[in-house]
Amino acid sequence: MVDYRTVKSVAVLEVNNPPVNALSYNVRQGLQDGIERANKDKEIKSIIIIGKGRTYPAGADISEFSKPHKGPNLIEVGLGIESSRKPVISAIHGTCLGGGLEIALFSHYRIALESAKVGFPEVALGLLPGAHGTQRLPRVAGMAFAMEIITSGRHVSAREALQHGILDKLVKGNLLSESLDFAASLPFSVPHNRRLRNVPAKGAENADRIFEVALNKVKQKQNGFIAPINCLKAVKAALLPYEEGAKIERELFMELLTSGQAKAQQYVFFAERAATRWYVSNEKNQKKCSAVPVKTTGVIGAGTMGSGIVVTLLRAGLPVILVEQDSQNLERGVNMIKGILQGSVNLKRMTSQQMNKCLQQLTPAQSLDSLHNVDLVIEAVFENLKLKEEIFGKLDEICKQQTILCSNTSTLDIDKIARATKRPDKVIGTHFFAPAFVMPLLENVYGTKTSGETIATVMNLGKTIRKIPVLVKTCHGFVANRMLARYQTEASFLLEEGCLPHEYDQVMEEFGFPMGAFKVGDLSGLDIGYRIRQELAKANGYTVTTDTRYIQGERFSSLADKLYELGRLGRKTGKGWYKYDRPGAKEAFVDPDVTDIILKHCKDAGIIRRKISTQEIVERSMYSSINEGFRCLEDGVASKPEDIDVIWLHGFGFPRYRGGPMYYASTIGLAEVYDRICYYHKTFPESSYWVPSDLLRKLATSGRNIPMSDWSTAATVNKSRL
Ligand code: 3H9
Repeated sequence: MVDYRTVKSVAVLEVNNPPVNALSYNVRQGLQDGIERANKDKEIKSIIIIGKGRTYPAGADISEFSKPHKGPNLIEVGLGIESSRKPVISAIHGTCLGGGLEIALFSHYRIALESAKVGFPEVALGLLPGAHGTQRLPRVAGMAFAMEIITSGRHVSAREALQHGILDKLVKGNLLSESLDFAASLPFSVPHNRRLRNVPAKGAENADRIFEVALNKVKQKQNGFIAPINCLKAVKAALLPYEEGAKIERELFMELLTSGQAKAQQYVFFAERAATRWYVSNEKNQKKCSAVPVKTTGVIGAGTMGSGIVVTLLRAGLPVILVEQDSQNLERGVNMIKGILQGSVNLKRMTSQQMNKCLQQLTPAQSLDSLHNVDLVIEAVFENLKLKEEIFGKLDEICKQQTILCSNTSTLDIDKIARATKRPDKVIGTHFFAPAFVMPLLENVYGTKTSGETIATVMNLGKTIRKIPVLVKTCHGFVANRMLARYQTEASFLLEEGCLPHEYDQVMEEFGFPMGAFKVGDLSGLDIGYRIRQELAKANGYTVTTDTRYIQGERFSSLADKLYELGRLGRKTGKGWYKYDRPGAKEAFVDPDVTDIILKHCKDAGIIRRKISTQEIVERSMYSSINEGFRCLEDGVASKPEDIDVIWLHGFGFPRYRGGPMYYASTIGLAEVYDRICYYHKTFPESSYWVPSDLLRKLATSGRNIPMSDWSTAATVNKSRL
């Protein structure tokens, strides 16, 4: 774990714990032993700590947080490094993060490759840099910078770190030989001020003001998270004598470590990585499934979604042919793309040069024929099966044999779309979330005949275009919209029973969603849901009007359609569930007209309104979705609960500190969730989605606390698909 060797009079401690050299028990022990050994060896004049492979240690071993503690802790190791009589140099490359940066700050000198990055990402794990990172960073980089870095968790480039005093020297070429030269230039003893505990924090004079500004910022940007607030308090404690500050840091760290938020955020860390490991039951096949290269792409449809997808592909350096039959729509789409890219330039997220490079890669076209030679096509036209079948039929004729054909459908069955082609193995769903150039989720949807190679290619594409790809099986609505439908339906019933839109939204925003369902509805536009409902009615041979109260025996609320018919389409028309100062404005105001519409709707339908508790709002919104999530696991549409959680986190802004709906259910306890679902099923028999999922029942009544990792195997699903 830590290799000890000597090069002339220098002891080199090389951390060897792939893939990221996390500071696991053996590494901590190895570092402690190495420092002691070097200090005892008369021939040794200085010590270098370096990482083998791709990086300097990228932090504590996160998987150890939930296990009993073993060996020296990071603080003990760090204090051993600091008190070494012989100078210790941290030689940094790759990503020196968290506990890794703390070890570097305990060292007396820090030298790094120009390509290295440093940072304290603990906040994303619901923690703070708990091995004196909050005490040491302000001593080199000042209070303001320390607060910004520790609360944002951002990775800082080596150059910026050098400017802020975190690093002493940047080098090119061979890090070890540069470090050995550096070591040779040092005095034999350690100067007083190279032990950071002896140095006062910088920026003490403005500390109160800096703290207030930073606190307001985190309350706005990271509302609901407790870690950023504890991070700030800990950094402020760096103004105290070192031991006192470190004691406060410890207390604040322990408070976080034992909090539900840290556990949830650490679960998310591993869930995000697990989600990219897509599931194919037949191991032999999985090994053969390698991605084919995607060098050229096409997008069909220059609407909001299509344009957003084009931006995402262009930003990843992929050339795109954008096809839109109507010349005016094509022009509008191209202008939208230019506008989005210009917005990125204005926000300094890209340079004008990069924008121009992107635009050079865009080829607008009006005919599908122009796609004959591309590697992959994404269709993003209006959600209509017939239209999509027609397009896929034509693409099958036009495109070269190897072209992968993707649909951005958000609900339609991929198998039906694939049947319109003679290459169903190359047809797959790539469901982007609006706005496609912002939302990180990519829900990839395989059909019965989609090949492993096609799956591997779009999963790979997801990473290339910097999305979080999650693989699910086809069905109506897939995982995301299938679950969301329950959430939205319950929201509309809660309006009928007693809530007003702003009351509902407030509860769900306090739960942690960035916006409640009605604000989201106004943002996406009430016409979207209206059209989906009408299409569904057409496809299933029934009609929906504003008087409809039941569809095929299921309770239905026509309130949203009433608003649609009054031209209240949401933000874009300046009125929807809320009113706005003008069309397109963001700030939502409660609209008494909407209250009147709701009250009249209830009166006409003979519904007696009642006061609805916060608990009922949260339970009905979340438990109806969770029940559907268990059904998705049951029928194999989702292969593991982590996938469902990642979909909600990155598609719908589910609060990270609650882990995702399935993890949230596990924290409540499945027996409790199941009981409440049974209760709602009894109370609302006309909503069949409250029938408890068999899998949930099985898990909840097993009498054991079955870990999430075993939920999928408990669903006896036929998984031998590919
Ligand atoms: C800390 O340091 C606390 C201290 O302040 C105080 C303590 C008292 N531990 O992300 P990748 C695994 S908190 C365990 O795909 P990349 C990861 O699960 C820690 N495992 O690679 C994955 O495994 P698998 C502060 C870890 O190149 C594999 O390594 N540090 C850890 O895209 C590859 O990871 C952090 O929060 C870990 N610390 O990105 C840094 N890190 O292959 C967390 C990674 O089985 N790590 N793994 O799925 C990262 O941000 C990224 O991994 C990194 C590389 C940027 C380093």
